[in-house]
Amino acid sequence: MAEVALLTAKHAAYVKRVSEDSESYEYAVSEHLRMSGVYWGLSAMYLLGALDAMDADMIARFVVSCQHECGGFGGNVDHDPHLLYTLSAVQVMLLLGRLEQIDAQRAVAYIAALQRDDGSFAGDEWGEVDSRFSYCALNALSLLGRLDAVDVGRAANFVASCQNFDGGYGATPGGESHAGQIFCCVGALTIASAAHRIDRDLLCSWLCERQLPSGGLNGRPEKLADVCYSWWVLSSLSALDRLSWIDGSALMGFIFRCQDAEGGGIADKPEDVPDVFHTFFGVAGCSLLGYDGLKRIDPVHAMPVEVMERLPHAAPWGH
Ligand code: GRG
Ligand code: ZN
Repeated sequence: MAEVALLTAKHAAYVKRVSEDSESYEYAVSEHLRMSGVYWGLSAMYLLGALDAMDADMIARFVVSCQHECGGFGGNVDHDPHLLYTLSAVQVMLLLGRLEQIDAQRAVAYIAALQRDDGSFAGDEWGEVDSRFSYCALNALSLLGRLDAVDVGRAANFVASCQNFDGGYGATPGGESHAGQIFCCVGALTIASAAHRIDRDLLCSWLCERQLPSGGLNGRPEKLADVCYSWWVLSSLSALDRLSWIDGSALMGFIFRCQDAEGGGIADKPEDVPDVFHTFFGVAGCSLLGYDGLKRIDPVHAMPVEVMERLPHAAPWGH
């Protein structure tokens, strides 16, 4: 029978279980991105009101052990530093209220050193450039109250140059519009106080066309619906104040159908196996849609509004 509600207690039990099961398949295949996995799990638990069930001491020790001399964080112990995991590490420590346990100023220096002359950011020392990394840099610096450490104007110029004729954004100038990149570019431009450079109506028309008859959202034309776009698409619409342009109850119905009613957790598609990534983004989508009993999430920083309210320097978006 199709589920008609979010199975909150089951999802909290699922996230706790898979976070502790180091023998599982999921644990093994996510080894290289453990830091982001911890962020997804912890954020899901926060939104579900179940953060206390997690082992905060153990998680904080893990994060601290992933920081390098240069200030950046790896995806796991002894893995090379990268902007993706540096953002996740900052987010995790803020979720736990333990930012003072990492060397934040060194992390700022690491991020700042990755900015290039055209304003873009390399993801790490190897130099790959992507609008995702612009978002990671600006979000982490915004959360740390240190946007002054980079050239924010140039950063916005690069992100704006990734805009396409359809109003969407790609990974680099000329790259195909994709909802994941759009989330990053909308977030980066908003943090850079440059959201006026977004073609709001054109972009939101493209975004609301992502909703399919199933109620679910895809990430670009002709693709299948997937629960994670309940975050990538919906957070962008929310940041641009156009949430009402999609049918929220039809989308929630799709998310509910992707739940594992026995073991908990949310999958990418109905009948698939759940994972922590899609569980977080499904719960976060429901939070954006105002589902009763969930904590609210800031669509730009991808952090609970409550946590943002504790940061004097980074007001939650829209507040
Ligand atoms: C703090 C939430 C948060 C994120 C940090 C890593 C990052 C910044 C953003 C990632 C944005 C992105 C590119 C998301 C897309 C992920 C995804 C589902 C990719 C799948 O792409 P395809 O081409 O799938 O395999 P489709 O759905 O197009 O068939
Ligand atoms: Zn997905």
